[in-house]
Amino acid sequence: ADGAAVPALVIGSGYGGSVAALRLAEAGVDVHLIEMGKAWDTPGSDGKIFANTTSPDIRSYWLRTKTKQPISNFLGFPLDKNVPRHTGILDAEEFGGIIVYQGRGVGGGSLVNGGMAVTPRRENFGAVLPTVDAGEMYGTYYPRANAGLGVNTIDPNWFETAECYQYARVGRKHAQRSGFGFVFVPDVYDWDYMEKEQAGTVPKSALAGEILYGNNYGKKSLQQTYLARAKATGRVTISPLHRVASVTPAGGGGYTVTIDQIDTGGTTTATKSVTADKVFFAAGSVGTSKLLVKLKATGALPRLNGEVGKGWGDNGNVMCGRANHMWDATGKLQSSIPTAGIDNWAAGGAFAEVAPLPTGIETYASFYLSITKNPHRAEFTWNAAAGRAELNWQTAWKQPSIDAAKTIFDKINAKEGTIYRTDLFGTYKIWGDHLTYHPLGGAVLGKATDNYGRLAGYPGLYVIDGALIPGNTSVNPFVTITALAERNIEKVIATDL
Ligand code: FAE
Repeated sequence: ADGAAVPALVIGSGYGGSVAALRLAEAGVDVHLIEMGKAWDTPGSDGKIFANTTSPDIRSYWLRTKTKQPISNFLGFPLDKNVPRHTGILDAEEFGGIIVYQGRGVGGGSLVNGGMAVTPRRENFGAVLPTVDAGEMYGTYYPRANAGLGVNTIDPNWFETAECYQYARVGRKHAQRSGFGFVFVPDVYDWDYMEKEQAGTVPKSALAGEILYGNNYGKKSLQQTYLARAKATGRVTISPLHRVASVTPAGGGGYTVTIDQIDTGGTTTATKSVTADKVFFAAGSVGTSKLLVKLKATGALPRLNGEVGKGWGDNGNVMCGRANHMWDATGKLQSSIPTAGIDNWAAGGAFAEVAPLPTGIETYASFYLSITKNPHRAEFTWNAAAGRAELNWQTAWKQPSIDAAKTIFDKINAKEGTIYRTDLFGTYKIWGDHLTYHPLGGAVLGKATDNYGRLAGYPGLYVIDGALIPGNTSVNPFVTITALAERNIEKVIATDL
């Protein structure tokens, strides 16, 4: 409520925000969690909370009048269509050189993502978080994060026979015939539930093409894990459709947080002011970075250091499809939850998810999202004239990612006698180099903050999300974001409260 005073305020309810809320509440601290997206707890007119990938609707996109599907075309036809402007679940946020996809709502990215829950190989960790003790992470915080998130692995025997993973078995065959390492990837999707979907005994989610716009069943998003436990403490208040606009030191100590309440059309309906002793920035890499560069430049937090906004990377994301022969059908039923990857990180700097194309028809396509070792880092800056934060990423900076992905797929194509698809991202365009699902950095650990996320210059202000990670995790990022948040909040609770 306007004028309230709270001990701890958390901005954003993704992985970092959910970990902070739970652990602070367990330590006896009352927490106010502010989330700009919807609560996603009420069914729409079709009786379901979330829309399907095959038919995006008003629920699907964050304040756009036309969908912006990551795969924009199929067989030459553009797929996007008009939708009413609404505070939908997936934000396709456009900067000059890149579209950054993000989840919006209570649960953040966990609402929209594929649930792939990957712990980086320990030998790669030094490059992921160079200032963090790997022994502590692998001994304590990665296991704690995996347990808290409900990470589980597919039954390999079921995988061999499930119709919905024919596409992944084809992906494995092609990888292995070219000598690449093939790995199963853990997930937060409940594999027992998916087996029942395949058997036809429960309502379908992964097997109905649900992903990107939410999963109605089967996926353990943060709503089912960290946030459920946080709510059960009785100490966490969540305000959806509230967007933090400003944080500035309060006269009597602590911080004044200005919050805009918005309606489902995105219009501000009220502006509230709350005082908090401690404020945790967990608005995601982009959300936190945008807020911090604005607050520094506009004089709300002038003592933030010069590292704020810097060190942003795209986790080297690049997409591509391959056209298979007619005898290598990938199946018309495809689980929307990926469960396999090709690991060529050591040799070529790429880890490629064998991703689904859950269109409901046979496409004869193999589709991949590669995570690559891309050296480029971008910076957020505040454009005072335009009144917005900008990101200087260049589309051409994806070239090292394309080169890394080619170390896998050129070889597979040569071996199989196949070619790249050119119809998925436009006409005659092979590489999906216009986007990322994995924004990281912008308030890097040990640079914009100390080694536990305390913002330089302002005691009581913390960053606790993907903004801390310097641009790449070598695998899908949310397990690392969660584990780092567990590590940092433990230290903050022990020493700062
Ligand atoms: P995030 O989850 O983005 O949460 C930030 C929250 O803050 C959001 O709910 C925002 O709405 C909210 N917010 C932002 N600004 C404000 C403000 N001013 N006031 C109030 N609230 C605000 O941050 N990762 C994996 O590891 N495995 C996958 O399989 C995977 N698949 C993905 C698929 C898609 C389509 C996408 C988009 C992402 C995927 N990711 C995946 C990435 C993963 O979801 C992402 O790294 C994490 O969600 C980032 O967590 P954070 O806590 O940093």
